[in-house]
Amino acid sequence: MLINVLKTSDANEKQVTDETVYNQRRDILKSMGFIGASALLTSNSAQAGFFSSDDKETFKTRALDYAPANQLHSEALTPEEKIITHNNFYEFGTGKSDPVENAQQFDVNPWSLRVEGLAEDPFTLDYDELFKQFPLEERIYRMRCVEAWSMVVPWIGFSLAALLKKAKPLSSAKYVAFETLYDPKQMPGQKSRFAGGGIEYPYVEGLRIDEAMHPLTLLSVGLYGKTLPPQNGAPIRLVVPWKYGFKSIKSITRIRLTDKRPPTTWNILAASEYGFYANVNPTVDHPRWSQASERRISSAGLFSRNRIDTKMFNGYDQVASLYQGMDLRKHF
Ligand SMILES: Nc1nc2c(c(=O)[nH]1)N[C@H]1C(S)=C(S)[C@@H](COP(=O)(O)O)O[C@H]1N2
Ligand SMILES: [Mo]
Repeated sequence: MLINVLKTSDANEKQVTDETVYNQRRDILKSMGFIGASALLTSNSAQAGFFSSDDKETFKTRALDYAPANQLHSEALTPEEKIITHNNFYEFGTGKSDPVENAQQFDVNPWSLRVEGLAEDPFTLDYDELFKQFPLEERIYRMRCVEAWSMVVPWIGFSLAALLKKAKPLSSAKYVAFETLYDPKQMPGQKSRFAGGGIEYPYVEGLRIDEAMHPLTLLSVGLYGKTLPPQNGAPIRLVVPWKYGFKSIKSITRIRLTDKRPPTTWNILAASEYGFYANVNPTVDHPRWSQASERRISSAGLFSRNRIDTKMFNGYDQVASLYQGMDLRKHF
């Protein structure tokens, strides 16, 4: 894993600062009555109590066993409370706070993830197997949304390559197609085109097989030490850190090896704005905005103007060889 390494002391200090701000914020919320007494008794109190001004049931996450990231990241982590409250998950509404507000009753157990298509040994994982089949590790990745905001997230999961190898892909498999759960009863955005931002559900994504097999490509089942909250794509979602966030499809039920390039949701919606590759690229602007810089969501405060330059491949230069000889302006 090629992650920039800083002096241990620097990185620790940044993480401590994040924690401190996070805790101070919690204290304020507590004093304002946003965090209820019962919520404070659970280990997931920040998340469980944050939005429950009424007695609405909230989703419970649980601690995971995993190998902690063994290299410290050079950038401060985005505080957990921001990662789990500022989301894109159109199945639960198109506003940034809609997913956390509308997804708390999302039922992810039982779950079934099917791996199929051009493979010798297709298989299905049930909910418990998502956390047991492959050793879990922590990976700290930058995430850059096409809307020009970004975060630094401590994910927990395993390589997509490990999962695909278990299925023994045939040599005819050139692409991997992914599909999100389709369940309009649970996902209000799937009930109508209007509620779901014009998307035709289920949400679908795809990668070339070499992208899917790249060691950076992660299937995530958790963040900040715990299982994923629903708004972040519980129980299992893709994370492709060198591509715009929309490639990182959430709440996956099906992974299919195929010989044809699969349709992808945002490309279907607006092919001139969202390509199949969607590699982070500061030199190729979105037709309606620049991609040269991004707003880093950090502990610096809700209204901070924390703008930084966007890097090619989101700074993950080790993937450049995947695209050798390709015109990345054409294949954007
Ligand atoms: N099924 C599904 N997956 C999805 C989306 C979505 O709307 N539906 N939004 C995408 C977008 S645009 C981004 S930026 C990331 C956001 O992930 P996060 O909410 O965990 O930060 O999820 C991606 N995966
Ligand atoms: Mo996004």
